[in-house]
Amino acid sequence: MTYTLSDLGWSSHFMMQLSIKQLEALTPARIISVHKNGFSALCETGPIRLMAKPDDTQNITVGDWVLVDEIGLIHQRLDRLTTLSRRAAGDDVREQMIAANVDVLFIVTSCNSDFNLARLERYLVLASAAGCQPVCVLTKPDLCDSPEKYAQQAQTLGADLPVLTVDARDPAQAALLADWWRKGQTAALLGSSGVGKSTLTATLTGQDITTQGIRDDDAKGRHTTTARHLYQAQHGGWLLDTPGMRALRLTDVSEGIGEVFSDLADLAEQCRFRDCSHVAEPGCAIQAEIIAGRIDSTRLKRWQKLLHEDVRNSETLAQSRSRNKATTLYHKRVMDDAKGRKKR
Ligand SMILES: Nc1nc2c(ncn2[C@@H]2O[C@H](COP(=O)(O)OP(=O)(O)OP(=O)(O)O)[C@@H](O)[C@H]2O)c(=O)[nH]1
Ligand SMILES: [Mg+2]
Repeated sequence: MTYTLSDLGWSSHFMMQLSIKQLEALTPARIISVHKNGFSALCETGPIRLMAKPDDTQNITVGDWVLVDEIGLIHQRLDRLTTLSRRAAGDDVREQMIAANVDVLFIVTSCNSDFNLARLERYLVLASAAGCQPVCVLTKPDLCDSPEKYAQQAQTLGADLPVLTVDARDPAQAALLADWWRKGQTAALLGSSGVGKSTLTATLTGQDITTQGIRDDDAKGRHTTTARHLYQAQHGGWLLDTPGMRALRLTDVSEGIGEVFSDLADLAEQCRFRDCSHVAEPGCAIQAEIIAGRIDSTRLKRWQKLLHEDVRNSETLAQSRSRNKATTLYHKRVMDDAKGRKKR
């Protein structure tokens, strides 16, 4: 199968980065999956396997555009339009790439115990920080009594947020997603394991993609998909299926938080004290709205939690080490004091 570059998502943003020399000597290709020993990509002539140079530090991910030579060696990664990333798990402070050059983020959850407003909000912050259009997708409406209740709750996260309720297995319903991105554009499916990301991918692409039932006791999935892969949907758009996420740790997303919680950030400007903690200070504009019943107090808590977490997660490795050292020293001092008291 052959493609035009614009079929693959190429635009002037990428074209402008090429010199005439590069245009003559190298070929643009789009990464569709990342392997241990290389990459699968698509170029105008079809699928190709690529290798990065041994000393490559470009952090190439799915969705990236790269320039390659005739033996499939990557020479350059082109600047991205958007970057979806998160902070690695555990004590690791590194940024972990999810995907690049994504136009639309489908935030997928099910009408069951997976549904969680705080988690959806995290994905909204991620989309906003990356500059992607978020669309909330609620699957498995056929398995619950009142799917509209889930949709109403999701809609409280933003009047402008598109909320789609679809049986992921039904092509007519899944087609609602196709209205949100066009031929040549790229959409990504993110969400917990078992919510139906691969089912949606299979329905929208017509390809046979492995899916698996969820656990009966807690509705959790079995982490069936283990790698990110970009597929072409039937209408010509690109669709990224991803492994289910256990936790989404955000990093460097203060602007995204500001946008998703712009109502609270605006109110905070009107508080009497600049350093108002919005708990019990006189003249707190946010508490006034909560008392008036116009804002839910849990939303304030979620905002403050994300702000706090962003500061924590955005710290550098050196800052993290120095904080850990300070905590260890503090604990040592407390233990020494306690020992001293016992002796006395
Ligand atoms: N009844 C019903 N079942 C669905 C729906 N969407 C997905 N399923 C089922 O839910 C199970 C999990 O679906 P998957 O598509 O594998 O979920 P996933 O999000 O890709 O999961 P991971 O790959 O583990 O991240 C499968 O048995 C699907 O058939 C839906 O809308 N309705
Ligand atoms: Mg899957």
